[in-house]
Amino acid sequence: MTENRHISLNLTNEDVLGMYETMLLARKIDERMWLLNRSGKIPFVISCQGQEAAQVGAAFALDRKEDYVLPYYRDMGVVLAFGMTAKELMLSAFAKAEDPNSGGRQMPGHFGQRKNRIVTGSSPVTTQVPHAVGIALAGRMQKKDLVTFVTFGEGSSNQGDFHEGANFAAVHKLPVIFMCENNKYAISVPYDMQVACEKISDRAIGYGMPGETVDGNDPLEVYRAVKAARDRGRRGEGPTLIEAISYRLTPHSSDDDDRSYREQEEVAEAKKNDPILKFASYLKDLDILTDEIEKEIVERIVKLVNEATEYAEAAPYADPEHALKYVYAE
Ligand SMILES: Cc1ncc(C[n+]2csc(CCOP(=O)(O)OP(=O)(O)O)c2C)c(N)n1
Ligand SMILES: [Mg+2]
Repeated sequence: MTENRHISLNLTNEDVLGMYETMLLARKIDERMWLLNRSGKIPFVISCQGQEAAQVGAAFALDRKEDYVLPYYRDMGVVLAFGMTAKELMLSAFAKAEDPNSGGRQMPGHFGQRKNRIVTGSSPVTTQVPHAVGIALAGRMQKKDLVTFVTFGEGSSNQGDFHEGANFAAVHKLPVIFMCENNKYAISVPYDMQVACEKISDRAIGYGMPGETVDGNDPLEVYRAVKAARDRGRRGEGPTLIEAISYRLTPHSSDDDDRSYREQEEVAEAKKNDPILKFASYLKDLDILTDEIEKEIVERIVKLVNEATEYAEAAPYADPEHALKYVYAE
């Protein structure tokens, strides 16, 4: 018999169904984006596939009205949970003027939306880490009760920005949650050619903060760890490093061919642990995700994704003159 693990985390059946629906929405938007890319309608896709449990589990553990998130390019699950809509994500994929992230100026995946406290990132990986630390410091100076949540890949955890941000946050006991989404590859480079330590979370001790590795295919495990990190941050005890282990189910991006550097049997094997299928079976075993509810969820999502696609495809591009704005002072 499946044990009900979400009750002890104070999560209701509604909460876990909400988590599942957000994970599935992210997956379905992502899948649609690949179809649009392959049919020549959108230029680029960088996927969340395989990482939805880590992203949504973490976001649900945050205060989605107060906290700031500094996501990296795969975090569709995080930004959906923080209030960005399917339509807005599609506007970004089609690079249309109404895209809230950048008005179609940036590549997709550079999420930023002021009203939802989603802080935009740059294309050089890991620059979001010192920004998250700075926002946590600003929050402390303004006596706000907020926590900042920043994510990055395991490859990105080798960048100097990670070291500087983690060190500063720990010295000043700032409420920052560092979450490494370890999907086992940095483009074509597998984990053991990126780092010599066993776990990314082992690095935490060097900064004087707790570090924990969790199963990133299990949203409840990620939820538990992020919730504890948030409580710790709010108590003034400082930052936490969480490593969520998953697997990148797609090539690095729509411009990558992963057959040149990994066995497709490995990908097939990882698909058996697909976080969406696993969470669905947990919810089904407990009779929370009934056939009827599942049908409703799928119908809602298909409708949202279709509407978002149609709207974004028909939406206007920015005027050419717009490209000259925001480069120099007006
Ligand atoms: C500073 C910098 N170096 C290199 C790149 C090119 N680049 C983009 S994504 C990426 C791989 C990052 O891997 P990881 O951090 O594991 O994230 P993942 O894509 O696997 O989620 C690289 C090298 C970059 N954007 N910025
Ligand atoms: Mg990676």
